[in-house]
Amino acid sequence: MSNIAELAKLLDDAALNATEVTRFDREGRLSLDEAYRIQAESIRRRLDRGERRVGVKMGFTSRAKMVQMGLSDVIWGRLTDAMQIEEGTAIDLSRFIHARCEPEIAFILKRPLEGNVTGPQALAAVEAIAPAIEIIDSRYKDFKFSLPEVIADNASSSGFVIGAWCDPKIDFSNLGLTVSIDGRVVQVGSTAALLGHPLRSLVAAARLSAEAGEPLQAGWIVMAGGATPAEWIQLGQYTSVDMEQLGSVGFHVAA
Ligand code: OOG
Ligand code: MG
Repeated sequence: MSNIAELAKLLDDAALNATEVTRFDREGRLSLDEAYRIQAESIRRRLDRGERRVGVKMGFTSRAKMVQMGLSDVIWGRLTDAMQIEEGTAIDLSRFIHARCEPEIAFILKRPLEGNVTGPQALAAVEAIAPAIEIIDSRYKDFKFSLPEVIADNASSSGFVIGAWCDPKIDFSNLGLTVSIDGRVVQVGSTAALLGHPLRSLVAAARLSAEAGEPLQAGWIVMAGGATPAEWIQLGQYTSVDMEQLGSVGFHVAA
């Protein structure tokens, strides 16, 4: 497909300028392979501007997210340092098109992790885990897309906020969690929503990244995917996620 570079530029410009684009593959012609090539090219543009690759995000790893977005295949995207938002700080909503946020668990690796690994092998590569919030901001009008379209758009990735890093030796297979907006609980869930155990999301990340020729590196962050449906982000609000045993993480939206 000759327009891989053009579509990568379209989506990258949309992210850069916080402007929405119209869906370009309603006919379903784009293959998943082409979609990932568009994503890779859009990230190359970011790296050319000086951003640094810091990890991977997983998508549609919970039923809640699959149902909310009407798609059911696990997808992944690439994280750069420019997407990280310091915990507790205020974001400027004008940088986003129509942002949503969702509770996730983050892994940071102490060793590379590549290919078909078992859960225990994946765990052995984990330095620490943390409660986290992902900010997704689809570049498509009305936040509506097909599977190849969302893959091309780097799986809607826009920002991520990470709480305090914790010892990965605790059993994090089924930790209760809540999402609160201005102190009011709006979502309740569990880390078990992520493929039955969040570690399975890391196992999938190791396989998919290796298949793409970009294996997970020591020091990289892996965002395991939203455990509940995403919530819209509004001016002036404070969003926090509280996770059993892991503590809480939050961010403000400037008024
Ligand atoms: C696509 C990204 C999915 C997740 O955690 O499942 C995702 C979207 O919902 O816009 O980030
Ligand atoms: Mg997510």
